[in-house]
This record gives sequence, structure tokens and C-alpha cells, in this order.
Amino acid sequence: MNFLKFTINIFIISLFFISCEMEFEDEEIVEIETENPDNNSTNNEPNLNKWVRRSDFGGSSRSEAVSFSIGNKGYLGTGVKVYETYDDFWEYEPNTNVWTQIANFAGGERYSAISFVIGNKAYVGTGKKSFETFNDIWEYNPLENLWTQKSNLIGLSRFGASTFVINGKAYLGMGENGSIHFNDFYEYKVNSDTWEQISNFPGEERSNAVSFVINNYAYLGLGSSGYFDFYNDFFKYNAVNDAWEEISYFNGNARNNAVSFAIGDFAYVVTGQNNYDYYKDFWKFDASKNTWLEISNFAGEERASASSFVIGNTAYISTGIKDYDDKQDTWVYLVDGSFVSFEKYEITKDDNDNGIIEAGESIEMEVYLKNTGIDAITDVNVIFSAPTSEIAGLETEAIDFGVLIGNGMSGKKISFKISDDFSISSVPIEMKITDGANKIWNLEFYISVN
Ligand SMILES: [Ca+2]
Ligand SMILES: [Ca+2]
Repeated sequence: MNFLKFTINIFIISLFFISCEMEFEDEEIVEIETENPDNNSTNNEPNLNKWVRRSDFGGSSRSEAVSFSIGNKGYLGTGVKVYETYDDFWEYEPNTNVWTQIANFAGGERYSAISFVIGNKAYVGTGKKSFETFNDIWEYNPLENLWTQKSNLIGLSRFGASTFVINGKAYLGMGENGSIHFNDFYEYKVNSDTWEQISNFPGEERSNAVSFVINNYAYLGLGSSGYFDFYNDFFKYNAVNDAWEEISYFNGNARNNAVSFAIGDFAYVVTGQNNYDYYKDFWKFDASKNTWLEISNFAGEERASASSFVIGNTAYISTGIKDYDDKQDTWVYLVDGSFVSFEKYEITKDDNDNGIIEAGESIEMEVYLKNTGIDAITDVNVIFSAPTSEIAGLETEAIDFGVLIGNGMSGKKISFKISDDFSISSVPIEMKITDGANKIWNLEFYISVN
């Protein structure tokens, strides 16, 4: 017995050296393209115009948490720190840069769980706590701050699984249960609260991979199966015909527990771990060209098992671990380009001066737009319209919002009259937004009427 154990140890040690050697060879043959030099970034230096530190995560430092965004807020909860496993959950408000504790995750303490968002609700499930693994799924409704249990995943209990959402359906698969790694995948329909098995992931069984969705295709790669098998391959999933295909390898080192997020037509992969190496290199994936480009490093310390969420077009990264040091710091990454989003409205005048919009009133309000990108947007013009006859008198000419600087906000006044027999509680106002570079954004926001 002892002899067997000794032999296995020797075998594992040799594997370790083989794996180091191979990794070194890989590094030498990888050719890295660099981002255009005009944004002051290099491969190794973080671009401090783009990475901005925000308030530390409100709970304890930790790793292997789950995170997501709903509307304009971020959420982060569960996770692990040494022997402590968590069920606390926190909401991040980007405008005030404040973390607020919300209802604890109702499924109990765990880490290495998954989360996905459909509509205005989030789903959290699977994961592990000490020797127990889970297959339960819970729905979070932020309006009621309430967790409700949904149907269990029909596959085996697991942790380190992968998820993505395409066209309002969630997909969950892979992961491990401690002794077995998985490549099975399941589709979840929220309306019927049912799971159905779909095609297996075609790569090696693995856990702690990354996934993201661009233009209704899912991309899934990296991850590991055991202590020595780390992957840098990538696959694309077409939900329409339930088919996987292999695509370009990730150009960085193979790794697990990296963070990924998609913004517009691009996805980003950052941080992660391979054995004792922790990373902070930062990669941008161009789905239209199927290429990986190294961009400026993450500005925090290298780490694994961090969490991220995207609000508008801004990515947030928080928590994680390096060696035995659990993290609490939060960073925001401002992407290249310019993006207009609706920020808020403020009522400045109503007939009875109670600040509430009621039937029959003439209303004046300030409408605020935000540029969630880093590049200034010039000559912003907005045509407002209402797709209902219950709102009348909106200016038909474009309203000039001027310049929206990177990460900046601008507000302009609009006025309209609410019909006397207004019958619905909320109605959209549509905005056709153009800029000096002939970009167009069609956005809408809802006003509440009492
Ligand atoms: Ca993980
Ligand atoms: Ca009023």
C-alpha cells in the first residue's frame, strides 16, 4: 500500500515537471499581437486611465463567490475564505460606490457555485461546502429581496460548473464533484422551470472554465481537470442547432478560475491560475475575427477565483485569491469606445407640485444620459417620442445634449402632457440618439404614472 502511494507520488512529481516543461515551450512559440499603441497600454503595464479602483467588497475577503448584475446594480455573494464558507450577499450601486448587504442566499453556505440572469431575476445554484456538493437552484428577485427555490439541476451535483444565457434560456454544465469531472450540459427554461439535457461539451471534461455570449453564440474554454491538466482551448456553442465547434485557442497560458465578461462584440478574459502561478494578463476576444489580443494588465494583484459583473458597458472585478491571501478589492474596467445609456429622469415640475406624475398633468423633467465608454461622444442629439396617445406635446425636434465625456453624464429638459384618462401605470418614452460620428442608439425609458 505504501509502495503504491510512493509510486503514485513519484508519478505525480514527474507529471509536474513534464507539465512545467511543456508550458515553457508553449510560451516560446506563442506570438502575441499588441493593442494599438495610442491608448498608452503595453502588455505588462495596466492602463490606469481604464482601471479604476472602487470601494472594497462589503463582506469579508473571499474567493469562489458568484456575481451578476440586474439593471444598474451588481451583486456578489457566497464564496469561501480558508475554512469559512459564506451565504451572505451584497448589492453594489455604481453611482454611490456603496455595497449594501441584502438577504442571505437561501440555499445555504457554499462556494464555487454558478449564477445566471434571465430578465430581472438571477439564479444561483450548484457549488460545494466542505465534502458536500449541490444541484439545487434558487431564484433571486431584487424587487422583493427574496430567494425562491426552483427545480434542481437534473444532472449530478457539482461545483466549478459553467453557465451562459442565450435568448432567455440558461445553459449549465461541466464542473466536477471532487472525483469526477463533467462534460454534460443542460438547458433551463424559466417559464416551465424545467431542465433538459443537450449535447455534451466536446472538449475534455473540466471545471472552472470561463464562458461568455456574443451575438447569441456562447464561447467556453480554459479550465482544468485535476491538479495538472490545465486547458487553453475554446469552443463555440450554437443554441439554435445545439452544436459545438472548436475555435482558436486562447493565446495566454492555460489556466482555470479566470474571469470573463462580454461587452458589445468583444469578450475579455483576465486573471486565473495554473498550479502555483497566478495571472493578471488581460485578453480581448474579437468574435468577428476569432482572434485573441493581449491588452493592458489588470491593475490589481494577480489572482484566481475572482468575480465579475458588467453594468452598462463597464466591467467590475472583485474578490479572488492569491496563494492563501483572499481579496476584497474591487476594480472597474472602462472599455474602449463610446456607449450612450439612459441614466435617470428627475421631475422638475408637475401641476400640483407633489413630484408625482398623475393623469391630466403637464410635466417637465430632466432626462440624464450617460456615456459608459471611455471616449467622448460629441454632438449628441436626441429625438423623444411616446408610442402612445396618452402622452402628448413632446418636442418633435431633436434636443441637443452637447458632448458626453468618457464616463460622463448630461441632463436636458423635456416637457409633455399626460392624458386626462390615463389608464396604465408605466409607459415608455423612446429616444433616437445620434452623435457627430453618425452613430445611432435607440433607447427607451419608462415613466411611472399614478
Ligand atoms: Ca472556480
Ligand atoms: Ca403631481
